[in-house]
This record gives sequence, C-alpha cells and structure tokens, in this order.
Amino acid sequence: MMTNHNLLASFLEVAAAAGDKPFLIAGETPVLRFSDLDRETGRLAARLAALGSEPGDRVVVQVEKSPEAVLLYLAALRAGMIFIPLNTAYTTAELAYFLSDAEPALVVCRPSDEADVQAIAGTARVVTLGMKGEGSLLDDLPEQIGPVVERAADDLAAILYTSGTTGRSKGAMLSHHNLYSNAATLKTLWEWQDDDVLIHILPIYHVHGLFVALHGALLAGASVLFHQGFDPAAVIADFARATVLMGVPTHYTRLIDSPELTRTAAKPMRLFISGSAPLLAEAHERFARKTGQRILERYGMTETGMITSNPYDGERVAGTVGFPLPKVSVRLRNDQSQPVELGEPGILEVRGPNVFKGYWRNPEKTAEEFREGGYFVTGDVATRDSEGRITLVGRAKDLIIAGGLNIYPKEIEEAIDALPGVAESAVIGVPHPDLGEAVVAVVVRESGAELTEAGILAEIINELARFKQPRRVFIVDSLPRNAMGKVQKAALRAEHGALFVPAVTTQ
Ligand code: MLC
Ligand code: AMP
Repeated sequence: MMTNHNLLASFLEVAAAAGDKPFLIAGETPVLRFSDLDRETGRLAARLAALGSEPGDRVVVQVEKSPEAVLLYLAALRAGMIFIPLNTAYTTAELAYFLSDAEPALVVCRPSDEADVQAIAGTARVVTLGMKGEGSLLDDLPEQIGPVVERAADDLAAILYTSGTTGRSKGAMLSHHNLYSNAATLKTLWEWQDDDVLIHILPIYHVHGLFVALHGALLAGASVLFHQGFDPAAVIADFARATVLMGVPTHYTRLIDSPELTRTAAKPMRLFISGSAPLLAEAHERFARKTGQRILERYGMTETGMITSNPYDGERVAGTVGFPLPKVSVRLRNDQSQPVELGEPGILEVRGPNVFKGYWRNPEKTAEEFREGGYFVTGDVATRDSEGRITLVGRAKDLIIAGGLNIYPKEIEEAIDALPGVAESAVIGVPHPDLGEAVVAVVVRESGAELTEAGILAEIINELARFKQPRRVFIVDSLPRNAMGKVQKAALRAEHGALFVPAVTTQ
C-alpha cells in the first residue's frame, strides 16, 4: 500500500499522542485541543467537499487571523486541496490578479468583502469566514468527517504568491514533502519538545507564521498562545507561560523598546527566533543585554522554506544567518555562475528537499531560476567563512523588505508610471528605525504636468496594499542614470537615506 504523504497525517499522528492538551490558546481559553484535531479538520474537509471542491483543487483564502482560519488550512490539507493564503492587506484590484492566475474552485473571504469578491470570482464558489468564526464557510458543518486524502510526496499542499527575484507575483508550488521535510528538520534542530509553548504573533498567510511557526508546534505536539496581532506588552506578559517566540526584526526592535522587557521577564523562555529580514547586529546585542538571551537568527524564502540557521547549541553570531540546514546544500556563485573564493560574496543558490516544485503555470520563469544540478537561485548575496557560516551581505534582486514583508519596486513603479503626467519613476527602500526599510518613490513629471505627492498617493490608494504604498514621494525633473542609461538606484538611496534615520557619517 502507498504511504500517505499528506502532511496532515503526520500532524494527526502527533495529535493522537498529545491527547487533550490544548493546541491553540486564545487569551486564557483553549480554543482547539489536539484531541479535537481529527474530528474538526474532518468535518471541515467534508464541508469543503460538500461545497464542490475536489482533491487537487485550489482554495484561495483571504481572511483575518483566527483559530478557524488555522483549521481551514489543516482541513484543506486533509481534503487534498491546494491552499493559497493571501495577505489581508491586498486590495480587490490585487486579488483579481491572484484569482485569474490561480483559478481556484473555492474562495474564502471576509464577510465584508463578499460582494466585491463575488464580482471577480468567475466560476469559483465564494464563502465567507469572519474573525469570530462567523460566515457561510462554517454554516451547515456536517457531523460526518471527510477522509485524510491520499497524497504523494510531490503532490502540492500550497501555493504561496511571491515575486521571486523579479517581476509580477508568481505562485510558488510547495509539495507535502517540501513542507514536511523542512518542519521535521527544524523540529530536531531547534529541539522542539511537547512541553514547549509557542507565542504566535505572525500573520498566517506567509511561510513564517503559517509553516515555520505552526508546523513546529504541530510536529512537536506543543501548545500555541495565539495572538491576534502584535502587542509588545501582551507578548512579554506571556513569557511567563511560554518557551518559544518567533518574529521578524520589527517585532524584536519594538520589544527592545518596551520597558517591560527585562532579564526576569524573559527568563522562562528558552528560544527567541528571528527571520524574514536582516536583524541588525546592534539589535541582537541590545536584546542580549536586556534579557541575557541571544536571538537565534535563521534565513529562508517562500520558495525554499528555511535554508540556514544559527545553531541551537553553539555560538549564535549577530549579523550572520548560521549554517545550511541538514540535507540542504548551499553554494555561492558569481554573476557568471562560477564558484566564488572563500570569503568572497556570491549569489546564494540552494538545493534540497525543501526547494519548491516551480512557479505555478510558469515553466519559463521556473527554468530561469534554476541552475545545473537543480540549484535554485535565491537572489540573495552572501559570504561564507571557513567554518561554513553564512552572512547575507546584499541582494541581487530589486527588493524592499519592510517589517518582514517583501515589496517589489517594479510593481509600485508600474502603478505610478500609469498615472497621467508621470514620465517615469524609481522606487527605493531607505533605512527605517521601525520597519527596517521604508518605501520611497522618486517620480519624474512629464513636461508641463502638475504633480503633487498627495495627488500621487491618492491615485494609488485603491491599487496597492497599504504596506506597499510609498511613505514619501519626491517629484523631480530627471533620474540619475549611468553611462548605460540604467537608473542609479544607489545614488537615490544615498540621497534619501537619512529621511527616517539620522545620517551615518563615515570617516
Ligand atoms: C504595517 N504597515 C506596514 C507594515 N505593517 N507598512 C510597511 N510594511 C509593513 N510590514 C502599515 C500599516 O498599514 C499602517 O499604515 C502603518 O504601517 C502602521 O502599522 P502598525 O500598526 O504599526 O503595524 P502593525 O499592525 O503593528 O504591523 C507591523 C508588523 C507587521 C511588523 C507587526 O507588518 C507584521 O506582522 N509583519 C510580519 C510579516 C511577516 O510575517 N513576514 C514573513 C514573510 S515570510 P497606516 O496608514 O494605517 O498608518 C518570509 C520568509 C522567511 O519572509 O524567511 O520567513
Ligand atoms: P519571501 O520571498 O517573502 O519569502 O522573502 C524571502 C527573502 O527574505 C529572502 O530572499 C531574503 O532576502 C529575506 N530574508 C529572510 N530571512 C532573512 C534574514 N534572516 N536576514 C536577511 N534577509 C532575510
């Protein structure tokens, strides 16, 4: 008989051993127990089938973070569907693109979005799920439970949209085995135990909050303190009954700035993990001084899950992302695809069971991003020292990371360039004390056109999610270009680099 590689089957095995221990706890209340996981995912999977969805169908989900949304993810796995979570900040215009590309059988949206989504959903069935479990998804929940649908290791579990190294959002196809292998590796590496308690503060539409955090707890049989958003004081108060925290650097800098963060408060915690964006060495050291604990920084990507991690036992070096995970192979290449010398920067390429199956319905782009030997090109520039430790030193891709969210300048430039009176634009990231980087647009007016910062921002408000919208817009007559005619973004970054932080003077 074929082994069922459905990821949910692995979680259910752990759940069976965990008994009635809470899986999700909201505030003081256990809202989902391990002992209920089989029945609750089974009923919801049966509901998905009753809505006409079949194994292999795609379900697009744009809902607020809630325990029911977690159950929906697990039920979709169980039903053999392909789960496609979307950032709740995406506008209807952005959603329309994802729906046309993904062609889902089912869309689950917020109750307040139902009419807008219905209008763009085509033949897809639309149901709703609200923050408190209200909405038509959970109406008529059957009593009988749906089976854990047989899946092969390479069958798709999820598609996560990302812009990869360039261009328009593409769906990264992740298989059941991609997700399982990464989760199992991290469970061992970070020494997850069944008495761990994770403080969950991340959104559940990205790799970090949905996979790294939740899969870790599910494979360990550990409980999760499920926070709706991020309130530093509430998180620090939870340290007393928790052991693990995962966050992006913005979470850590906000914690460091909280008076409640002390050595005594942090004492019960065994592990603080940071990733998704660079954690400044200075923040790492400040956190260590305040708490006596060293943050474990790791590095990953939507297409690959986690790639490297600082050691659990062993030195966690600030400003580095540690070593390749077991079974994950990393190499550094120059722009002619040749190996670089030890200590020299190169573009990081990765191969392993964690690496995705390609971009959804985009074989050309998939082929472009893979090199001989099956290595995927991350677009991150790194160095490796003689011990094998990796440091990220830059990006070969034009990407801004604000508060752990990726923003593609090209997408914003296209939206601005389409406005009347705009000749062209350049969008850059500049240092920001809270978000790490903030978006700034430099816009060239057509001759005679009257453009204003407020006018441009008002025009794109319904086009782009709020987090992508520029924090400042500058109207200029021309952009700096090099001899080849290429816009010199480095010059713009230098010019606007001190907008949100004091200029650093180098002597
Ligand atoms: C919120 N805003 C942002 C923003 N988050 N703007 C830019 N970038 C962001 N990340 C906007 C809000 O819309 C608001 O606009 C204003 O900033 C202030 O918001 P806030 O209340 O301070 O934000 P908050 O809700 O506290 O959110 C900040 C945050 C959040 C850091 C908690 O962004 C967050 O959860 N980030 C984590 C993202 C994540 O999960 N990344 C992992 C990707 S996976 P206005 O106009 O209303 O004032 C990945 C792979 C890997 O990268 O390796 O993990
Ligand atoms: P995403 O495509 O949203 O999954 O984001 C992946 C990108 O986030 C990577 O390619 C890196 O550029 C960045 N990233 C993730 N973790 C780290 C980290 N620890 N330090 C610096 N950058 C990181």
